[in-house]
Amino acid sequence: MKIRDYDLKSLWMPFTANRQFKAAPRIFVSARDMHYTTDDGRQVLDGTAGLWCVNAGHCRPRIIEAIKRQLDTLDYSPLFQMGHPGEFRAADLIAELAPGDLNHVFFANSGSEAVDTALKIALAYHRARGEGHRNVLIGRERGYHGVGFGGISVGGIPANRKVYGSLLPRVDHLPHTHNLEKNAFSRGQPAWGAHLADELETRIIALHDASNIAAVIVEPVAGSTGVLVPPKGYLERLRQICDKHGLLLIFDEVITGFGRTGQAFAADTFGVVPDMITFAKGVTNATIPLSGVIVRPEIHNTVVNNAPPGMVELFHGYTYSGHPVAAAAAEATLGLYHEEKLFDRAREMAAHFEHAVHSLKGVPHVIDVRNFGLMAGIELESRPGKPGTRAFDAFLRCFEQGVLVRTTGDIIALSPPLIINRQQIDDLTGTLDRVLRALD
Ligand code: PXG
Repeated sequence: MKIRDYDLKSLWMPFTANRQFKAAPRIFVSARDMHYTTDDGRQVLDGTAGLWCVNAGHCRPRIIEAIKRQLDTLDYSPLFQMGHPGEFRAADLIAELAPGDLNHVFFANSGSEAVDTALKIALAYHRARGEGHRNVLIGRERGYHGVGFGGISVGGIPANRKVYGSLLPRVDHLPHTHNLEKNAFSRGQPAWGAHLADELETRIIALHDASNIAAVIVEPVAGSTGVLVPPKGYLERLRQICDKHGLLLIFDEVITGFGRTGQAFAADTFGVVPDMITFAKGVTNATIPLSGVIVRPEIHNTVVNNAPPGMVELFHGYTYSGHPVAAAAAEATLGLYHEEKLFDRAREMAAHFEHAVHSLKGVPHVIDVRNFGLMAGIELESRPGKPGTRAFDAFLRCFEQGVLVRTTGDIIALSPPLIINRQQIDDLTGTLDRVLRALD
């Protein structure tokens, strides 16, 4: 057993069973490409790209060197009434990658902040148009949009909401699209469920009236609640209904952005262009926090041109919006994605990944496998009266056997770095196969 020269007690860990963890900690000390190294010197294959974010693999020299260079040159400069070249260049690169006419970028730091920013921009936009009464925000059950009050309000994860009081007023939720009876073991987009988008019109708009609704926010593929792939035609219908009634459509692409689905954004892959995209995670390969919102010119121009000349147009921003080091990390990361054609690689590898994860059909406890791009959810039957424990035990055993997976409830999520090769995909699913067969 490893002797540690530090104490675990001061740190209150996020989204962690603190007491359980501290009784048997799992500590990473370094990482390279597809692997972490633990403090007892073991290699662990990263099946989750950290937390869905290290898309190009770990410690990539091009990114690390850009960060070091930036730190030697300009450590920090404010973005309020000031600028530095890197943040303009990074915004430009992101705008170029964005689908449709989305071309203005507002920077924040975390996905949660990006979401709150997008919701505020939606409200500011409608107000600038003289429709300030449009202030109802629509999310979806099982949606994850971070942990700010805006994000948990439109989010649909009961545990993330239940102890935090009244949240934002005037929020409603679409139904989620998860249905094992209809869609278990679908490969790619499930056939059943597009009609669930109609609830936006028949239930939500009918109740609140379209004239009061500002925006609808969804993850194109819901990540955190276990890789819920949109049914065929679902996102298209949401787009149509939003257009018909003047609602903004926001895609939260914090997970799906930067190649996870085989193109820059899931909006490209699904061929549905939203009005705003939130991004984070993969934009810097997770080396330095950076997030943001990409908006259509109409939204940017309406807000900006509505303010008197010489006045601040949007009263919003963060000390670290467009941090020089984060901007440098983003530039280098996007350069690396381009140079190594990693989005194409993800698309090419997706077929093998699909084949490998679906080989788990028939393995004990597995009641569903679903996949899209380089993300997959493997749902296990819960132990009676002990939800979540079976998947968590699988996670622990995989970790002992040198593979990192992620669990949410009794769902195992896989989202490897886009540099993963066929053998490593087979190692991932092979380990899971062994672990599940040995599990009660
Ligand atoms: N939106 C989406 C779609 C996300 O997945 C956030 C917003 C919030 O991002 P920040 O940077 O504020 O954490 C996320 C974050 C998991 C897991 O294992 C997922 C996230 C974060 C941590 C764990 O499912 N997603």
